[in-house]
Amino acid sequence: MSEQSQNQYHHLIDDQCQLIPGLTNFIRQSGLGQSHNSYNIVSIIGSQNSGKSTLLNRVFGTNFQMLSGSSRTQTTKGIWVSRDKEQNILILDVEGSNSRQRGKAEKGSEFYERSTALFALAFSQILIINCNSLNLGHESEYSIIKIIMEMNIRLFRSDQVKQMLIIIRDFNDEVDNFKEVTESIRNEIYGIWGEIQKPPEFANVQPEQIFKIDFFTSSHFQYQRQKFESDMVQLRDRFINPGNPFNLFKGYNYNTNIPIEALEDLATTLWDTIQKNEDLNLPNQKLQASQVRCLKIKDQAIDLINQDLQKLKQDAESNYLTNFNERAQNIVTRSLHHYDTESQYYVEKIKLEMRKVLNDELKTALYPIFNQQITSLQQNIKNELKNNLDALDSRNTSFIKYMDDLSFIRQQIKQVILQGLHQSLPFNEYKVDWEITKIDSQLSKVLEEIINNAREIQFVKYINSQEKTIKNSIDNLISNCFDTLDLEFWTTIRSGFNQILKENETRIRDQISQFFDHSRVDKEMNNIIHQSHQFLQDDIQKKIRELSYYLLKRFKRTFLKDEKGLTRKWKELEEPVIQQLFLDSRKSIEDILQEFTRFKVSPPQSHQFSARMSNMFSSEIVGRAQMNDEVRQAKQSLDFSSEDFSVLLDTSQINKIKQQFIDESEEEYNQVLRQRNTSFNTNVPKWMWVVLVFFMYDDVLRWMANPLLLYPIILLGSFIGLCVATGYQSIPKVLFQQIFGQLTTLLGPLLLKIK
Ligand SMILES: Nc1nc2c(ncn2[C@@H]2O[C@H](COP(=O)(O)OP(=O)(O)OP(=O)(O)O)[C@@H](O)[C@H]2O)c(=O)[nH]1
Ligand SMILES: [Mg+2]
Repeated sequence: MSEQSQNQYHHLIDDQCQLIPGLTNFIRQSGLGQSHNSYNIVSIIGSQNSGKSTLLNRVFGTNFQMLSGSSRTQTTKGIWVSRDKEQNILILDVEGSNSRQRGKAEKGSEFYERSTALFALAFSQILIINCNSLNLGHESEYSIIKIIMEMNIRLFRSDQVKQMLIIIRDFNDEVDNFKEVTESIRNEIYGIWGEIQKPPEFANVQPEQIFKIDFFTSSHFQYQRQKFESDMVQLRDRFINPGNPFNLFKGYNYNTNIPIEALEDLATTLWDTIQKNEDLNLPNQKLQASQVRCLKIKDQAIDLINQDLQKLKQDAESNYLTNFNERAQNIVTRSLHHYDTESQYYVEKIKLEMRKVLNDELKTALYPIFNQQITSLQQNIKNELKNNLDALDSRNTSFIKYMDDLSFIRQQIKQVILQGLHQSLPFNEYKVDWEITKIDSQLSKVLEEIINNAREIQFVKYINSQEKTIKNSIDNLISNCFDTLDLEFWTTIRSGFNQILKENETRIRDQISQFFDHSRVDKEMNNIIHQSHQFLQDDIQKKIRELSYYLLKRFKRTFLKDEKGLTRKWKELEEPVIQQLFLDSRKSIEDILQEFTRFKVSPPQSHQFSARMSNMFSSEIVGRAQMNDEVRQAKQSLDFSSEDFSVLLDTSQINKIKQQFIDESEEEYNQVLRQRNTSFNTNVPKWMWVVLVFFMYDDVLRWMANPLLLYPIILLGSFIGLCVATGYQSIPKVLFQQIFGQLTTLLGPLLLKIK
């Protein structure tokens, strides 16, 4: 067969029962690639050397190898495929039966004949059975028909009626009657149909329901050559001319054809099935071939976009892609478009099933890239949030403004999330599989966490600054109370403290209620109130450590000053009066001291505490004078009997402070007495000193004459002079005060007695 051109033929099945790949290639090269499902297949079977190849070449313009010369050897081996010179007809030339080369005894000869005949029947639309008029009635001529009939039952249960064209060669119409001959063949065939074993559902089926049998006779090849040639032209016309009343393809439903691209797959599955000697079900085989083809088209559709997919992956790995959806859409659309175009002639069901598989595969291939895109989106959101928050922090705005800006940022980022999801979702139908809702809530969660964190930080800052304000007010209040230190001490503290709480609570509550819910506001307000109490308690505790100082200060104010706040003139007061003043002042201070046994501001109970306190003391704020006894009693019972109030100073501490105060106050008292008595010495009139100097001056002169007196006087004078010159004039002053002070103490009582 070496002389046969590669392009004109394809050796489909070799003589070793092997199917040779390349049918698709042959179909393309022979120009049938685009014929989809509008094509026909014609096969020929018959005895060896019966002129099969010669007939095909004459009718279809093919160039199958024919026997030349007088050597009666087999020329066609296996199955060869060619195409009609003009029409979309594939022609199969099948190795002749009763092969002398294979020999009767050869194992597998019958199997091979049956297989190729069966394949030709299954694969083609019209099966030509080639007979010689001389051999008609020979058993061997009908054996192949019998095989075909038997196998056909298994093959074409639900396919079209199978068309067979019986060609009687070397027919001499002068000798034989066409009608009689064809009738006898038909009877022969029906006889065979009656003989073969059939499944029950075929029991009453007539052969013409399954086979459409046509006849054609050709004149003698050698003796009526011209007539033979014109017979061949007539036969061709029956194949190619749709207007010919005997057109063999008339009424053929081309939809039952599988697209020509799938023919090789069909041939492969058919041949496999025949080789395995399994039941053939042609419609199923066709479906299977469609399936195989659609699968291949689907793979092509994936390959087509693979490069773009890789590029998208690379890009998504390095950046967030604002056009991810469009690019993904493009990839999917392109792939599906390719699939749709290529698969349009295949069985609808299979086509759609495979389209779904393709769609799923595309979705699956895009998913990891989508995930990458979402990771980038999340990173973007975090970055954007960070930048926004940093900018907000650097603006150093008020709490309210900060919170407003923060919710603005939150809204903005929410938009970014929405937009990001939109940009990352190529098709709405991916929404569920790609868990968009879940991703949305995850991203929102990230956003909320960051925003909440910023809110909390700002809130803590705000609360801290507010607590500082409260603390300053409390510090001032306590300082003032300790400076004045009277029996109204606790009342003043309570009302002052309550006032501070009330003012601050209203303001803070107003501000934070805009951004936090009720329970949170209440909780924070409770904390603030609690904290304020702590400040109050701490302040008082701190001041208590210097209580002696404040008590003495307070004592001095009552004892040393009169009601108008002027320093008392002791010389004008009698000693018993001074003593009484001293005792009264001391008593009042001791009373005040008793107030410090307990801390007398109720601790906060709940968030209503402040309100309760403000109610309780509202009358106080209006005016203490108006407070009636009932309220006072209630207040006192609350203040003094409550177990909640912590001990400020215990008895021993009180006693210690009291003792210290007594000592210090007595010192003050003595000082006052001394001052009063010192006024006795200073009462000497100035002129008395002049008189004294007058009578003394001669004595002074005398002392100065005496060196023992002069030198000490000079030394003393120089010392005083030096001190004055160096600015330490206070040194001699203090020195003299000390000396004279001691003398007065010693001589004072003596002088009093004398007086
Ligand atoms: N008597 C007769 N001989 C023919 C006819 N057609 C062809 N031949 C001759 O028969 C011989 C075999 O022809 P082929 O066409 O090769 O026959 P074949 O059936 O293809 O042979 P194999 O492929 O070997 O089975 C050749 O010598 C042809 O010239 C015909 O109609 N009648
Ligand atoms: Mg041949």
